[in-house]
Amino acid sequence: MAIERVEMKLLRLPYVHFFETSFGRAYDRTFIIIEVFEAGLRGYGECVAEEAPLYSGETTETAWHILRDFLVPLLFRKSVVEPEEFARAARVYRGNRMAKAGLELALWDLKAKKAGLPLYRLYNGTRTEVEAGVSCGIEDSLAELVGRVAGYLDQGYRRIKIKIKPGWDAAACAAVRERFPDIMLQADANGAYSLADADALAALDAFDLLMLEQPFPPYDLWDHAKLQARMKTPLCLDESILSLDTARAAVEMGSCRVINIKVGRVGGIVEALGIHDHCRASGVPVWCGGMLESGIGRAHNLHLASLPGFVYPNDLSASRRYYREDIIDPFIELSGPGTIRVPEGPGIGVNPVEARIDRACLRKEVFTAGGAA
Ligand code: OSB
Ligand code: MG
Repeated sequence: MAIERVEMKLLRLPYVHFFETSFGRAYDRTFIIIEVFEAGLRGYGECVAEEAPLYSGETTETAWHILRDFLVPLLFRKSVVEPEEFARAARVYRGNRMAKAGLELALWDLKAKKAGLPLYRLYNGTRTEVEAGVSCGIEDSLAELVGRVAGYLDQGYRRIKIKIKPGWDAAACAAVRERFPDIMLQADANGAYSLADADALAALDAFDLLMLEQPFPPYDLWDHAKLQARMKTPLCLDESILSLDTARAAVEMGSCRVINIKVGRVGGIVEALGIHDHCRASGVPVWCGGMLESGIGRAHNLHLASLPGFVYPNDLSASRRYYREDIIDPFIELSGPGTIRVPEGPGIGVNPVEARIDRACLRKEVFTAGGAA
C-alpha cells in the first residue's frame, strides 16, 4: 500500500490563559496538523514548531517549507508508509526535527489504526495511566502565581513546574514553597542564564526542587556539567537534547541527571525511543515534556509517556488547562488525582473534530502522488 494523500493545516488556537516563559508572553499557539490518508484510514500528527524561533530554530513556516518540499515528497517518491522507514529516509536531511516528527507521528497513528491497536502497543508502552503535571508560566505577581498553583493543586495535579528567569526565580520558588511545603516542585529556565549566574542558581538548592530544567542555552553542555557538579538539585535538560547522540554526551559528561523527552525536539518517535532505551539502561530517569500541544499532539505524548523509563511526572495536563475548545473529542481529562489514562482506542485513541480544526485553520494544502492538488 502507499499513502494516497497528505493534508497540512496551519492552525491557531487561543490559550485559556496566557503563557509566559523567559522568551516572552504568548496568548495563542500556531502549529501544523498533518494528516496522512491510506485505504480509508487517516493518521494524525502535530508539528510543534512555533511561530517564532525562540525555543528552537524552527518555525511554523520553516517546517511548512521542509514538509512540503522535502519530507512529503519522500513518501510519494519512495512509497514510504512505515514510520520507521520514513525516519530512516528523512535522515538524509539535516536538522528540522520538528518537521520530521510531525509527519512521523501521523504515520505512527496510521500504522496503529491499520493494526487496530492503541499506539502505545506498537512500541511496548507499559502504563495504562501516566503521571500528569502542570507547567505554570510567569505571572504579573507572586500572589497570582501562588493562586494559580493553588488552583491546579485543587484540580488534582501533584507536580508543579514554574517558569523562571533572572528577576523571577528565587522569589517565585520561595513563594510557592512557603505556601506548599510538601509538593513536587520544579523550575524551568528555558536557557535564560549563563555560567556567570552560577551562584544564584546554586542558591535554588534551598527550595528542595525535584529538578532544575535547562538553566543555560541549548549548546552549553559543558557549562551545565560545571553547574551540576556544584548543585544538589538534579539538572534536567530539555532544549539541549536533540538526539540520542546529544543525550549520550550529556549523560556521560554529567551535564544533567534527568532528561525531558519531547518527540518534536528530537525528530520523532524512533529517536525518542532510542533516547528512552539508552537512559533506562544507564539509570537516567526521563519524563515527557510538552509544547502546549493540541489534543492530537498531547494524545501522542500520552502514548509515549506510557513507556517504563518515564518515571517522573510529565508535562501532560488536561485539555482545559490549555484550550477552551480542544480539537479532539473527548477532551483529555484527569482520570484520578494527578493521573491521565492512556487512550485505548486504535491509533492515538482520540477523535480529531474536523469542524473545529477547520474553524482554527489559517491555511491548508493537499498533496497527492501526482503533485500538489
Ligand atoms: O520548556 O517545557 C518547556 C511550552 C512551550 C515551549 C517550551 C516549554 C513549554 C512548557 C509547556 O513548559 C508544557 C506543557 O505542554 O504542558
Ligand atoms: Mg523546558
